[in-house]
Amino acid sequence: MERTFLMIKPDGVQRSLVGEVIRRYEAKGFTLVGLKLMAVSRELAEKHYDVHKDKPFFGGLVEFITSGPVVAMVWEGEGIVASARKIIGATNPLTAEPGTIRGDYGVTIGRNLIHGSDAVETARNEIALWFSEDELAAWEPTMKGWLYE
Ligand code: DAT
Ligand code: MG
Repeated sequence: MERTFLMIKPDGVQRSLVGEVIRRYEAKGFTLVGLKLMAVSRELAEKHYDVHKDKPFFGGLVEFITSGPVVAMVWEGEGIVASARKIIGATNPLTAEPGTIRGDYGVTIGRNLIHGSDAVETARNEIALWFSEDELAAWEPTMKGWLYE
């Protein structure tokens, strides 16, 4: 089953949106398989955002992600990588559609509340970067027959 990595950024934690974010993915029908509130080291932040290391916003992004605790999560479900990104909305909260997390709760690109893996391969790498195998729990939701044909 497909998995993705989601991370509620320090602004989402500070704004008490942890429950609201988790609620949306639970209600959708996705399965939570890993969850932890944690401080992010500079090393982890730089590795996570390595693809952006030459961008002008890289320094500020690393500062922001290491500025307070984040909630790191792994979720599972059919087509979850693309679907989770749709639920998150566009990178800039001002252009993100209402009904998305960023569209409903964000105002600026540098405080856009949540990260989601952008492809299945990226998800695999990000899950391995943020979680050890023993921190993940594979389980079969009893309602699965009501979610999948
Ligand atoms: P996304 O988080 O939607 O995948 P991204 O991978 O392009 O977006 O960028 C990672 C994060 O970097 C993004 O969530 C917020 C920040 N960021 C991106 N573009 C930015 C910009 N032009 N100015 C400031 N921060 C930016
Ligand atoms: Mg990205």
